[in-house]
Amino acid sequence: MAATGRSADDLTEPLLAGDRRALARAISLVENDDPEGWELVRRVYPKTGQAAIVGFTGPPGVGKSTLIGMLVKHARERERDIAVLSIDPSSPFTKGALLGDRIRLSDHFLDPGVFIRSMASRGSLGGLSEATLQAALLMDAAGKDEVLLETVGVGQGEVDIIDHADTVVLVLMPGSGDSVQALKAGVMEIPDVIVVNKKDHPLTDTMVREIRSVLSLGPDLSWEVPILTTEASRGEGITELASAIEDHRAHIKSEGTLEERRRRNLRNEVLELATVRLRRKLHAELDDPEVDALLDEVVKRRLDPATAASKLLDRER
Ligand SMILES: Nc1nc2c(ncn2[C@@H]2O[C@H](COP(=O)(O)OP(=O)(O)OP(=O)(O)O)[C@@H](O)[C@H]2O)c(=O)[nH]1
Ligand SMILES: [Mg+2]
Repeated sequence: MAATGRSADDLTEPLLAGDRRALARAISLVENDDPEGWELVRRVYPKTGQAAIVGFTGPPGVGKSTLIGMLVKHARERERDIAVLSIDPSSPFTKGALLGDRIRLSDHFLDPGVFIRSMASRGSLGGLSEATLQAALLMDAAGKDEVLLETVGVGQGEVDIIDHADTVVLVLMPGSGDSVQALKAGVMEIPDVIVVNKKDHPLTDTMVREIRSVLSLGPDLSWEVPILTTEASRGEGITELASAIEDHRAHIKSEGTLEERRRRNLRNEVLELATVRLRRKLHAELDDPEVDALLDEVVKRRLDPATAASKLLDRER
């Protein structure tokens, strides 16, 4: 009834009560950059912060979705309410990888305790990563115990999404040498848990040794990054992975880093949003004749670029 509407007024209550359709609609709103979506997030935000956010990242095809599917099964056996958000910045919604994800996660589609969503559209305010963060907040507000984020890629634009996870799991497979190099070079941040999936592959042990040696070069952290091996397609190593994720969470909670991380991430998010808005506003002002004249002064070498920039910013006050 109430959930048939699409406004923040209609959706707030059912969303907070965990209604699936309300959650699905709410996410569509933020995905489409609909002001009702932002209003909804504004209203439910004080109720968020409860869910454990776990991010899975790694090169294409290493088995992230299969692994997540197995973890979902594991969590459901423990009656945890769970949401999965997979992010594919490259392909439009209807294409390959996402369809594949859906098939691999399809076992769970009829389970009311599991909510699965793929996002590929860019949204507009802060782009895809911003829309994703809003979607994760909505899932959290809907009472999910865990929100699992899947992002493809290493060291690209998705990094900011993964930064919002409390626990980051890097999934690799034997032969993902590039990722090991990226870790070594410091291009990629050290994750909290590393999984070498497809351990049925003969080069698994070599891969684990390589990763271990790369990690040993890094700083000594209070959390020792576990390197686990799994065979997701057969459900092997899943219990161990689930416990490693839980252990990490317990560790950062007891150490106080969970709050610290969230604080840092939320501050970055606010800054990021403000930056996007300001940039947009400045671009919109290029049509203003006064701004145009100012820029012309620079072209004519009567005003230097830095002074012009200050003048532009002064207008924002
Ligand atoms: N041999 C083997 N194959 C696996 C294993 N886990 C997953 N696969 C297969 O690897 C392929 C890719 O798995 P996905 O789970 O889609 O991988 P992904 O990392 O989510 O891929 P993208 O989302 O496209 O980046 C599928 O054909 C899986 O069936 C495993 O442990 N061993
Ligand atoms: Mg996938």
